[in-house]
Amino acid sequence: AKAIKLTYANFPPAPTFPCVQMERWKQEVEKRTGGKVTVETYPGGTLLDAKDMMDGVIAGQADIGCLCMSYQPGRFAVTNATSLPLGIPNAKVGSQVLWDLYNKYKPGEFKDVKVLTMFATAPSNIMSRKAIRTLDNVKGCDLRASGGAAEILKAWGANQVGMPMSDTPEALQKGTVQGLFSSVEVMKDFKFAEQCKFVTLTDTVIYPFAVVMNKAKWDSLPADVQKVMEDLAAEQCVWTGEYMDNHCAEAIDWSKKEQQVEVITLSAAEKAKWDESLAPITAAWIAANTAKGLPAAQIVADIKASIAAHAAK
Ligand code: 3IO
Repeated sequence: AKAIKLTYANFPPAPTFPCVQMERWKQEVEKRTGGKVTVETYPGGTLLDAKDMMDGVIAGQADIGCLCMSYQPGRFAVTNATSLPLGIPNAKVGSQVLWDLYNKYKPGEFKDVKVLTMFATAPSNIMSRKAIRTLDNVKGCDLRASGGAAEILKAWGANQVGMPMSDTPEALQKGTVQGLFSSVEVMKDFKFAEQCKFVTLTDTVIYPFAVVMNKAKWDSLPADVQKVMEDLAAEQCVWTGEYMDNHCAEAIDWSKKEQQVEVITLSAAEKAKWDESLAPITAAWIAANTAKGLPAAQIVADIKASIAAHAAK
């Protein structure tokens, strides 16, 4: 049989979690196909950039691409509902909730690709140059986020600045932003701890990711290769969630020990204020997306049920 070579594009640098999961997927596919398939990985936006990922894969510039759906909130309305403040406790649960949701709705925005897997980050926390201890401290602070996480920052009164994670190191360096709102493993993987000496634990919303393949390329693969990839999909989702959760814990330890980062826990009374300001977000999302013809209330109910089911395991 002829060797099959696939290109796989990713937007952030090689040491970060989207690329770690990419290397793991490559290894598993090469192993499980007995060397019939070779995957050539392109981290760091060397083949496709964060915002070009979906269209680049559809156009065939890469066979496979890893994208953060938060960077195009309107395009991926259904799957981005996992970034509403509904209480996803960790990346493992979040990843499975996202995968369930995708499989139930199979949204039309994915019709031109084959979805190979999905996964989520751990819930977001604030990483900042200055200490943020109260809701008042957040007001007017220039913080970077995207998608659902950006809506959370706006509700808290931050000056929310939107950009992909891959543009954040330069923005922090230049002082365009004073910090960011995302999962905390980036403190170590991007060395943000060298500049952000404070983490405020809010454990709020996740960022959802998808790995997609060019449709014609998928259709050209032999059935046994397709089966290997389909069998790997849910497993890869859980693997990545677990990797993310473990890596966040490691990054927090490293930040405290090696970088003298202070990790701020909000008091119950303070946290109640932060949570209260998020209360209108989900109702507003349901109203806006019902108007666009989505079964928005059902989507939210499905996410809540799925969180409860996976968190109980
Ligand atoms: C992320 C994106 C690229 C590399 C590491 C990362 N950790 C968390 C995210 C989530 C995200 O896409 C973002 O923009 O915060």
